Amino acid sequence: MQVTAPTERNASPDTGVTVGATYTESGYSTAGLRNGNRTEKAWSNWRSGTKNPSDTITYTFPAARDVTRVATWFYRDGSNISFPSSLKVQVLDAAGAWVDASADVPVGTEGTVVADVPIQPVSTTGVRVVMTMRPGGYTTISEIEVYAKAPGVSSDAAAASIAVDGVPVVGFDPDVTEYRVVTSQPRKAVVTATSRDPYATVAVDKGVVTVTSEDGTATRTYTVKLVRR
Ligand SMILES: [Ca+2]
Repeated sequence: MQVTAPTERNASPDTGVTVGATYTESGYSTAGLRNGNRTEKAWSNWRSGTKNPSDTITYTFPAARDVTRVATWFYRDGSNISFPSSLKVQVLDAAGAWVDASADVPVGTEGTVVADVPIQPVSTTGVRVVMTMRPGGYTTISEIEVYAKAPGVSSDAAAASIAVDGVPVVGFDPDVTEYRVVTSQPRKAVVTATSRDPYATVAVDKGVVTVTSEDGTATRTYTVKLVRR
């Protein structure tokens, strides 16, 4: 049982996440879009001659995530207006098609330019930002953060049950930490235990059961005194 509520976190730096773009200026890279640096010039779609009217940056997750919002941190490239005129967020649906997850959102030009686009939480393995450039313009980006629901990490260090030779300890109460169990062979008896939170860690040393919470902040020790029948 998880006792804490799910929270939202930036999932883009997670292991196994990949990011690609329809075009990237030589010398820049999509890799810098998920490194936590919100102020660098990581990605650019500048090119000589005719500029791209649109470009798309795509994140792929190794497993489905409940995506809640996408924050794109743009980089101000000197005195140029290096921002798109608008963008929208799309997600990959179960059939493998890209579907709109937001309206087309205008992008400003003043101060620190960030497009923080909330979406209806959706479970998906792919998210992309589709940008429409200003006429003749280009875009530079520091970071794109893809926020997703994360399961809470619990501080529950209670046991759910303790057994001796496979027989549950009668009257076990997670809040009572000392027991006396009568058994025929105390020296050979095997004590086992399960934790209330499945993500907690259980260690058994003879008759001493130690449960450590998933977040590591709490431990609880149960003592089982084995006495000969
Ligand atoms: Ca970055």
